[in-house]
Amino acid sequence: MSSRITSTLDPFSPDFRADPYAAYDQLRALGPVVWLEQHGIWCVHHYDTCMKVLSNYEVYSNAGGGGIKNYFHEEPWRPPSIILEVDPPDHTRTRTVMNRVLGPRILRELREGFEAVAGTMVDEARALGDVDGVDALSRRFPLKVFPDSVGLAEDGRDKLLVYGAMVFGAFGPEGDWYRSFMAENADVPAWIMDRCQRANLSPDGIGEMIYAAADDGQVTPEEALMLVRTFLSAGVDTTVDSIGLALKLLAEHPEQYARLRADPGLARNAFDEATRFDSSSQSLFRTTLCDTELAGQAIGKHEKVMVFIGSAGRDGAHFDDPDTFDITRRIKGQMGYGVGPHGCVGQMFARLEGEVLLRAVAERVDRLELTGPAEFRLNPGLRGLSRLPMALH
Ligand code: OVM
Repeated sequence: MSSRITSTLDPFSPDFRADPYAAYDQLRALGPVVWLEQHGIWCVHHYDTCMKVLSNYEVYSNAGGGGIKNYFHEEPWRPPSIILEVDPPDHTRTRTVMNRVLGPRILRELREGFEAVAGTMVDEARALGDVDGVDALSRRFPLKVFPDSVGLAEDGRDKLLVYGAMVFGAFGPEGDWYRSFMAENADVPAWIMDRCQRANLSPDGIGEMIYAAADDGQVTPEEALMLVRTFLSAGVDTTVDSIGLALKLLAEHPEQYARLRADPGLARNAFDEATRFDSSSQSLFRTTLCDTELAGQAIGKHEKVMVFIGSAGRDGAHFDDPDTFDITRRIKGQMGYGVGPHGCVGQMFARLEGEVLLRAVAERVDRLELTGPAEFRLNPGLRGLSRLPMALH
């Protein structure tokens, strides 16, 4: 243990969050497994070690919690997720239900409606000319099409982002921001659970489909409620932030936007490249179930490992020219959605949202111009924008 590589970097600090990619370069140069002494956790940040950890659920468990908090020693803030925070074989049953409901048949049915919404929103934004890209597009679009698809009622949808901030904030250490945010919004978790009730979902949404799976005995009704909660926990902020970062990248790289404008069929790959280059999800956590060894480093039982998938996407040992944003890149082995048994179950849904929105922009807007500095959200959790001042020409 005396030979372990340590770092004083704090992934939750404002400095790190302002430029995680410089920090990842430092971490990758230090070695494959680094001890983050500020938090008493391990981290991995190369493509191959991230892959090893995320693939080996028998050693690197999700039952210790999806965030930095160690459920083997500490109480979770809410009843744990029955898909994220559980290992196979229990995980396999809930995952199967979610997989089916988020599968290609449903997505094919949703596409046309998404295209209509995206077209209208981009037309409206273009008519304004100068907009906040977050307000006008990257927050507005997912916040409409995703809850509609789940079958959620219209009112109070702004609470979805509050809940998302709680969920992803809880993945980090409990700081002042988190404690006061939780106190200010103490009513929101109960509101969310109420909206997840079967009676409060429309009969044609994917929320109801989860309850239909309970009618078939694939899960219990209580589990169905928890799986609908997963939609509202993991499905909103993630896409809002990823689409916002993608728009920012396209505005910052006019030559890339020109290629997309010339061939809107590149929209899906452009969104995937944005996710590799700058994903809303920068890190995941696992907790060891036993003593183990990783890339020559001994790791004890019940220790936390932070997996920097955002760094894996910039690992030159896996991606050529990793710091170049190239919407025509052939992306082999996307890790921005995680990988392995817990790889994002909604990733095809997210890709559909991203593709449809970017395509709607590319079909309608000649040129994107940044009219002021993009602002990142300060609160921990996901990486995302609070503001993206831009002109649509
Ligand atoms: C859940 C959940 C919440 C946040 C993230 C996530 C990355 C899942 O409630 O199941 O997956």
